[in-house]
Amino acid sequence: MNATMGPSKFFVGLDSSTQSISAVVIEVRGDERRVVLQTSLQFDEALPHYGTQHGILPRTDPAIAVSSPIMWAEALDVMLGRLAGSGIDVSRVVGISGSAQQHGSVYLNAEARPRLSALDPRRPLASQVEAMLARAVAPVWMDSSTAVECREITAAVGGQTALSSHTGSRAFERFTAPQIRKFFKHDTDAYAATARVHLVSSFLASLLIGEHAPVDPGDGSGMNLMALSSSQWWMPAVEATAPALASKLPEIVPASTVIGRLAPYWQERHGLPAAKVVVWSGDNPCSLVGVGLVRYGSVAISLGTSDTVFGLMKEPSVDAEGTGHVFGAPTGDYMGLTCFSNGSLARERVRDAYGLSWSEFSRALEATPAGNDGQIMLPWFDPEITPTVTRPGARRFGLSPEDAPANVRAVVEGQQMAMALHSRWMGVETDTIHATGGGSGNRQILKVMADVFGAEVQRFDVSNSAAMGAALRALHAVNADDGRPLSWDEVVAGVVCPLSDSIRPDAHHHRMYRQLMMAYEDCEARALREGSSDRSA
Ligand code: XUL
Repeated sequence: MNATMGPSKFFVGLDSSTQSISAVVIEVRGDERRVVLQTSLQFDEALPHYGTQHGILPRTDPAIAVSSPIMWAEALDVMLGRLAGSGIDVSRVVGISGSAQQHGSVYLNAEARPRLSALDPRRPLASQVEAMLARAVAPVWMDSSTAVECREITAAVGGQTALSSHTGSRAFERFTAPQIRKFFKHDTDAYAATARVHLVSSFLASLLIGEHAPVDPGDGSGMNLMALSSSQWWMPAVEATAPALASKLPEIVPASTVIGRLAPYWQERHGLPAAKVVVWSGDNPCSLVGVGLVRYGSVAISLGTSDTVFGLMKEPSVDAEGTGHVFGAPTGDYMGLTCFSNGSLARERVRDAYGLSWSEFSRALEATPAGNDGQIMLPWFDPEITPTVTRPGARRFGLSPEDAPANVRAVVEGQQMAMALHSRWMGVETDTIHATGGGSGNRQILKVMADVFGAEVQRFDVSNSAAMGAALRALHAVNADDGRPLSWDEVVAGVVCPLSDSIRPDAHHHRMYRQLMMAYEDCEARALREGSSDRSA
């Protein structure tokens, strides 16, 4: 080791997503950085006693999607135990931050504050969380049951333009304000017993520091409650949502804020040091940094449970059509984002319907022609966010449900064309796409992406960009806190590395997709007008 470099330091990034929790650890020694640990656990498999399916508690109504905050706490406990037992020298962990699925809310009672500060290291975390909850379950981003509350909030603040121009988004069913309002209306007593409404991110951060944690502007802007211009709560929306909400919301702090240190619970239970904890953020803001988008001009596409298209924005130019969002970015700028709920689960639905493995799914893509001979699928297996579809069911146009390979190509092409169409509002003319998320491991899917967008697609050696981004955010914030600030370029340099196998678009295919996208747009408009569906999938 070079003596002038000093000992290495570790920065931990956690990601509590819809279906799993992951950790990425970056080792920093002088100017050198390397990823020394990447690990994940799936909620359904590792914690089967909660009975979740794809991370969601069993449901009969497709509009309702809730999960268990106790399960997330147990997963955090297991993951930090795994980190402590991983063989890395955890005494060198100096910073830890996290990423979480956006919009979901956790309702804590007045007991939570004293209980958070007195977590007992002899007892599992999960057993101590139950008594903190004013609501047993947490609504998550897949919930689409709050159309009424969206309308009520919109009307109360003076209309859609007022809401979106102040908060960055029109009212969306999954956003936290309509979810809070629904809880207040349907369970008024439990709402009254709620002392703090946390996001998933600030709930988990609270468990780490042993006190109520703040939120950052990236996750705060996914609530329909935060004024983008000031990164403070926008009172007209707060007042339109539920009584006394202002006193129940967390504080909002800049994304590179050290909010505390790992609480004694973690030190005593897992032998971790009193590392600095940096405010958590949403998975999309974290991914922005985790794929190196710290400058304007490129976009990222994350193929996860949700598929998202996002990019850094100079100015918060809010989507006039209302399909997208402007969030705060970890760099202090803004980011545009469009979210599609029919992501990996729709791909899985098609794979399972035809009894295929993932390699057979890829072979079906390889064996079918770009453009699928004009056969089109609108992949709305579950309620869709973009465009708003409340009656789920895939719609097929000229496509036989019997033809397995054509359906495989149709779901992938449908998803990519929808992303290209509905991200136009962001106005980013890009020739490079940073691809991330589980689905980005499939080159055949990325080939369709490159051809539809007419852009080169790059992948990264760490495919969990949300956990990676959280680790990098920890590095950025802890360095600043220690009086040695780094620029964002310096933070990502040498550690967010595009793989050499980028995928280039085929100009001929791209021209064809530009035509096909017009047909896709027509099919979409027709299906939205009719509202009915071919439920054959
Ligand atoms: C973004 C969104 C999803 C979740 C998934 O607006 O709803 O991407 O963050 O984790």
